[in-house]
Amino acid sequence: MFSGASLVKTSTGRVTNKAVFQYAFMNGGKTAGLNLQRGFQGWANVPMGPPDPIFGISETFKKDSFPKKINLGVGAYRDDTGKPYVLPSVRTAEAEILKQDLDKEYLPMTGDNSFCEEATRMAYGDVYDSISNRLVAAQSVSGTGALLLSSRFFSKFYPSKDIYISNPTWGNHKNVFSNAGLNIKEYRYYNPITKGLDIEGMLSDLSQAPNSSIVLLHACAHNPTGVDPTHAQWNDILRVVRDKGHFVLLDMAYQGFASGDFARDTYATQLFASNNVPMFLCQSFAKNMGLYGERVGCFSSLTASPEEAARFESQLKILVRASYSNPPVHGARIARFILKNNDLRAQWAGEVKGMASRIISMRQALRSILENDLKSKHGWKHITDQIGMFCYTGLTPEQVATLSRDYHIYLTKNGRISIAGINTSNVRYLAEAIHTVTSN
Ligand code: KET
Repeated sequence: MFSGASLVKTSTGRVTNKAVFQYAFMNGGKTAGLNLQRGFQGWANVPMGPPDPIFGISETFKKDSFPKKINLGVGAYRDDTGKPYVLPSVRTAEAEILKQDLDKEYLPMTGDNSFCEEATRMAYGDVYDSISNRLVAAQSVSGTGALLLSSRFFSKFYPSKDIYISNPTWGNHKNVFSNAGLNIKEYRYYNPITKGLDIEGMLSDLSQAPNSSIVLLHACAHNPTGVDPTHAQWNDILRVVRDKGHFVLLDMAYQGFASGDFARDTYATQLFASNNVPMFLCQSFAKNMGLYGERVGCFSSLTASPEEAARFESQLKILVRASYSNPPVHGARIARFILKNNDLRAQWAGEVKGMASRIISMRQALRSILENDLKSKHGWKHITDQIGMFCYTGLTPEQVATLSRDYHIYLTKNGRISIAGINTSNVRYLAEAIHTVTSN
């Protein structure tokens, strides 16, 4: 009960047991806070924060004991039995790495260079060889860590502090960039009437943004809408970005999930890089390798020359050193092993295709039950038109609340569902629930 006694200090800094009893006395005998310095008021003004809109759902879901509950909140792949999926290629890589009896030394500040080289080669595709001598890359703490490095670099060195994000976008974008002191601005992206891209609105907003603004684009499989620009539309976006001298920040958290093919998902990265648009790229291996908790990602910056690259890298190291010193070793080893081993890499590509295909078949099943079996009077074509892990259903916040309260089906308030959480055993229950809440 008095385990905090030795930590309690008097106002002169001496540690005494007496102070514990004084503090308890002052608190009306309550023992809470016993191990805080007497009179400490530091956190009195810290307000209770809201739960995270995505991870908060997983917490609520875990507490629900209803057997048919479904978590469609977080974008994390599940197999057809609803279980998290460790890719067989990852299991093999881990077993091989274990045999190598490697040490646990610190990585360099920019991480595992060989991993970064393979990761960026995969993202920049055919353009890679022509830019590699002016590309700076650092292993990051997954995709969010890459975004964090971007945000810190912008706030320290980039002249404009305005960052344009799509409306809507992944909720955490706002948090990451406003934490770094950037001004969040939005460009139009999704048209709820057509359930498609509002390309005119997007181009017009980007044209009206001040020159040299930062523009955050999702490289593929846009979250939450599942709506990507066509190649022709990407070309239009490029034209505006170049005319305005904007800086492009590409968030690539889903390479392979848009088309089921890594190379085909690199259109945007290749387009901007081959046109020498100043850009950052934030890659994540959380989804496509299923390495969520290993936190494997890569931050890269396309600079103007090898000399500029060297200066950029020196500052990146300083930033990393002051933030977390150097990144963790294990996940990057797994990713590197797969990327550098031709057989395993081919196997991995097949596994990603398998995940993408299962998601597509769940889209089809959900739509078909709603339209054909339940004869819903609403149109559900967008379920199969949209791509990637998510479907932006168009369900209202009230309908979302009813789904969780009455059916134990959890999704984000904006009506996004993670298709990866649907399987052959729960798709009908889900469709029936959606049908009921949209029929009134
Ligand atoms: N960018 C986007 C667009 C994104 O959807 C995520 C994750 C990330 C970056 C970061 O992923 P990381 O695990 O840091 O590599 N999105 C899912 C999980 C989350 O919210 O963190 C999600 O939207 O459910």
